Amino acid sequence: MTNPSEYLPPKVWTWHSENGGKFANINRPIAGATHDKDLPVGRHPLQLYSLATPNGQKVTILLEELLALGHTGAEYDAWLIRIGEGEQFGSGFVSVNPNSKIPALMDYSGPKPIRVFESGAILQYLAEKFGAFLPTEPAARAECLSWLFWQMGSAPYLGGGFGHFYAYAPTRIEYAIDRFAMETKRQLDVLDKQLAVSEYIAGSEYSIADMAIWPWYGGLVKGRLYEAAEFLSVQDYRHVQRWADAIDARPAVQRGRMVNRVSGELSSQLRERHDASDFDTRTQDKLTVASE
Ligand SMILES: N[C@@H](CCC(=O)N[C@@H](CS)C(=O)NCC(=O)O)C(=O)O
Repeated sequence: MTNPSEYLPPKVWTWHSENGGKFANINRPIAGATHDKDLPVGRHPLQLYSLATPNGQKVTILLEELLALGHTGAEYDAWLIRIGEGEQFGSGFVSVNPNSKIPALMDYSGPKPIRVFESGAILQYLAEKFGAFLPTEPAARAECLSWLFWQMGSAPYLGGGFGHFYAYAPTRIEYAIDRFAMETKRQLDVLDKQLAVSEYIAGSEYSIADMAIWPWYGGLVKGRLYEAAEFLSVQDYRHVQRWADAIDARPAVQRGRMVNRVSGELSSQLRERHDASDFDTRTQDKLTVASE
């Protein structure tokens, strides 16, 4: 017997562009550019095209940490890509990231421009370029990259799974929320057990693994994602809380969180970044936005 309210998939799926949900206007089943639009290029060798979502923050945090360490070659222009308005489908952006998702990076410092997309690849690329935040000793490096790739594989269950069905879907589906809440809590427990025996995610040194994981799982336990802190009992993950507080307190992390931010208090937003002094002198009317 089939349940009359149950969805019965047709033989062939077809695209209904108005299927509801928070991101219905930007979701498409096809790749590629929808319109011609060149990307702006600033004066620094590194050009970042992004938005301050957890995936975007990973890269701006690393760049700010590199600059704080004295790597002046990490100076960058950060341009805003408004994904809610479809700017990730402009031809210029698609030529940097054929997957049409922020963050995307161009490095003009060498004889030939290099494009890098996928936040994990960008973190690894920059860490290798500057020789920082990624250990070189084989065992420590393997541990760091294992956690980096753990994040890349795990966060879609938190964001695309739990966050989507708990906070964004047009209807609340118990099965979906239950399934992804379970997986999210399992992931938090993985981190909690690791951080019970390790100061940082991949050992005693702060690394790109922390920078990748903190915007998602640190944000979750600090109540910044999906208004789900109580639902997921995030206070129970004591070691994740300790680690999240330590990373929250880093000045470079606080700067990195502000770059390409378009929500929250105005004082927390630096919509574009072109110079370190922008953090001190930011005003709304100085900004030129990528789509203008
Ligand atoms: N695996 C990718 C995921 C990037 C991603 O999902 N970016 C989202 C914002 S957090 C995006 O650009 N979405 C636009 C879209 O889906 O059209 C990465 O880590 O770089």
